[in-house]
Amino acid sequence: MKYDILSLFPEYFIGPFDVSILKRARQKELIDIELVNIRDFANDKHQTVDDRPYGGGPGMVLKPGPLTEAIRSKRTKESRVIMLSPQGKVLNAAKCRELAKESHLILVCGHYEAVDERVIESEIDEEISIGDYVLTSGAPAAIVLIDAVSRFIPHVIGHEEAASQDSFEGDKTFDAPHYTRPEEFEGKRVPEVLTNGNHAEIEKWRRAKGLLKTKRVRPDLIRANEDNLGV
Ligand code: 4GS
Repeated sequence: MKYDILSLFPEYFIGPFDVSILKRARQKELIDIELVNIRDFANDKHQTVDDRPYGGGPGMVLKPGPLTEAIRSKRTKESRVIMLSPQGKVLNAAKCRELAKESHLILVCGHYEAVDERVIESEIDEEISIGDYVLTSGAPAAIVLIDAVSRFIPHVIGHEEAASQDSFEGDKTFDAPHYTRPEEFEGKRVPEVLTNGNHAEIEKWRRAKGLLKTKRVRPDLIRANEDNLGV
């Protein structure tokens, strides 16, 4: 998978892709991440990328010219152009799985108050939000998207962490709580059932615990999945 990130602050992305799983995925050439500075496509002497909104209002708007040029410099027939924006569909595991099948994602990070609507109409295939809150820029959202999508690319994560076992796959209930040594920590013991080696009983306990926590924290997940859960 090739990711091109278009933003005004490429330096923002130093770090997140240089550690742990995504670093290894890049080294193994399972993913390739390139940073594009939208400002490089400004055409005036001050390299202006933003301007005041027509009709008035707070904040600045990203000019259509530089961003359009930046996108076109990277787009091929295989590209899917995504803009991170709170006005998009909210990202979920199903969407991540779908995006992981693509070969080239161009990720446009919004900055300032907004992006000129004409770019969205002409150049953006789809807007995606990472949640119902407002960020200072689309950059953290692009990091989240790359991280979550890459986990669905074969060989990025190991068998141990298999994406198909995640909370939002299968029956869409949370995992049961996890424990490791020591068996007693600050007066709290690991639940007896996990230490007695009865795997059928452990499985039953884990399902019950996972379901209980999902019901308490995310009743919406249970309702959305009633048919599969038999509840
Ligand atoms: C999001 C979000 C976001 C919106 C960017 C205001 C700066 C900001 N992007 N999911 N302008 N939520 N973007 O808040 O993706």
